[in-house]
Amino acid sequence: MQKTVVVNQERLWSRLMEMAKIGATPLGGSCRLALTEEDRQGRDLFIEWSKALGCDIKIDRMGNIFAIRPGKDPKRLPVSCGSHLDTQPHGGKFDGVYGVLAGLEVFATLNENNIETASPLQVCVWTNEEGSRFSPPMISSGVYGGVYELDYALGRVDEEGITLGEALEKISYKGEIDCGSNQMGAFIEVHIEQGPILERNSETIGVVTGVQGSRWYQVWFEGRDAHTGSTPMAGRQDALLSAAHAIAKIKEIALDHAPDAVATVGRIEAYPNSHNTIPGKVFFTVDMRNPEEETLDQMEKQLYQVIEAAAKKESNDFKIEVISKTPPIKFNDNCIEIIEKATRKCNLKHRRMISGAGHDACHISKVAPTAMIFIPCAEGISHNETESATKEDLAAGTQILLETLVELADQ
Ligand code: HGY
Ligand code: MN
Ligand code: MN
Ligand code: MN
Repeated sequence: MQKTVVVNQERLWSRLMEMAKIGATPLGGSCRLALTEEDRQGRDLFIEWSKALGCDIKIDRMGNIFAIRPGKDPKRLPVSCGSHLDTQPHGGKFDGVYGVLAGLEVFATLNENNIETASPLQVCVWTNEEGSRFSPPMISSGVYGGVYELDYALGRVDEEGITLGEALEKISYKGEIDCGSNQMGAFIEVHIEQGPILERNSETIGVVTGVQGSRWYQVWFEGRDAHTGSTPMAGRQDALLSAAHAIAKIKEIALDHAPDAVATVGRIEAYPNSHNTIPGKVFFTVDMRNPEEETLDQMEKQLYQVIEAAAKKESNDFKIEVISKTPPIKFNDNCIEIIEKATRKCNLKHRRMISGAGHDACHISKVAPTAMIFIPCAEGISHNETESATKEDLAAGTQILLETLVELADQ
């Protein structure tokens, strides 16, 4: 591509704000849980915009959407970008959505400059990246990347006992294409950093070289329901007390492996959840992450010791279920170098970094050359309604995406 074409910052911003109206929340965020009515509306809007840009649409058995911009040589594998449209319950306007709509902005800019690439280009929308409604996260890019079996994924259930497959049917997004059969030449995901590094260092672009490993567990303590008034403290089997012992220690596991380790208990439920019954059963989730697999193994060992000790202390039983183990990911050197070259060409302050958050790019990297581009977000805050990014940074990341996709598509 000779002449420099520039993405349209206002058009990108207005699409982001249009999409944010779907599932808008009181503090300015978005709630479009995977495969809900709001997710369907977001998907429909994406397809409407894609078709208006001249794309063909494909949908696979996990509801992953592929908007394909034809290239000169239809035999070449499409060079791809994209991310996810589903959000956290109190999500922001940019997590995931930005990567999807930046792809459409690249297409709109290439269209208006009559630029046709050798390879086709495509924007991918991956189903249920957040893992908030159906665990594990990134499950559909995981099926596409051969990490999870289709039947396992379709069988995952939400809190109401609805399966992912049923939810897909309900919003009419269960496609016919076998996951992974439509191969791609490369995958570049642009995303807000969701952490403080770029903003703290006044840098515009993160050239993302990999993603730290992450592990998700579900833990149950089983004691015995009893009356809060007439049951002496000695001899109780209070499941919530075991959880209290454990949760403080789970944070200490991360501190043992500072500064890179993180550990979070995000969900906790006590049963029967009544003011005057000692909880006989407690369920909670554990999310542990670290750039090193060996450290994650060590953290896991400590977690099992903490859970067992907390159960024993209150004479309770316990159960631990491993929901997902995503190893640390290293992205493709050629993609990384092309992103870095584009960043230099656009004269943007940048750094190489790994991602703290998980992304669909983790699983796609198993079947296609993959890398990511980060831009800063305010105070590094994400998975929060107040998540925000500037028009200038959003456009800068999209410009790097355009340069990278075109170079990969013309290689
Ligand atoms: O968990 C994650 O890092 C991602 O937001 N699903
Ligand atoms: Mn995301
Ligand atoms: Mn997220
Ligand atoms: Mn993510």
